[in-house]
Amino acid sequence: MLKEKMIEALNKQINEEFYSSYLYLSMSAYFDNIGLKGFANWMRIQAMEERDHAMKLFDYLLSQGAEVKLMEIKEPQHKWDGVKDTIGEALKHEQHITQCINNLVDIAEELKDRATNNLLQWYIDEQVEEEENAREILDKLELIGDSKQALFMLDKDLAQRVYTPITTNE
Ligand code: OFO
Repeated sequence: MLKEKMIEALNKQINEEFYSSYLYLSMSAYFDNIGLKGFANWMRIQAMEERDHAMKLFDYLLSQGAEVKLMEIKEPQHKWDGVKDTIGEALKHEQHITQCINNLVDIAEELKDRATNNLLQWYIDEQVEEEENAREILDKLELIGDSKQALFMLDKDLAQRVYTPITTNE
């Protein structure tokens, strides 16, 4: 049975994940509006993955007979200062989420909650990937500099990303 402190913290994380989804959907719309359909596609899929991250926690709470408390999702930013700024903000956001997951692990350890700790290991691995993905795009943007042609090529590349749903018991 989950302890109240853990339930509360996991509910907060559900909200963080839904906010991540909202933020990336907003970034997707921004990219679409400035003509970068590939970046828009990449961010839209990112938003879908964030929803999956939220649902994995949602399903875990329900499987433990715990109460799910959905909270208000704060309004994300709508505009950024170009491509590099947007991806830089996405990376910063992922670093914040990594910190949130680390804090959750601390709580699970404090409560000797092995089942939750086990679930959170999936998120730890996922965060390594999430930060790496954003950093990789940012590095490419650094290399590209002011080349419109190279940006167009990267946009084409990001258009290839496809959504793969996670299974909730993965
Ligand atoms: Fe859910 O990993 Fe990004 O925020």
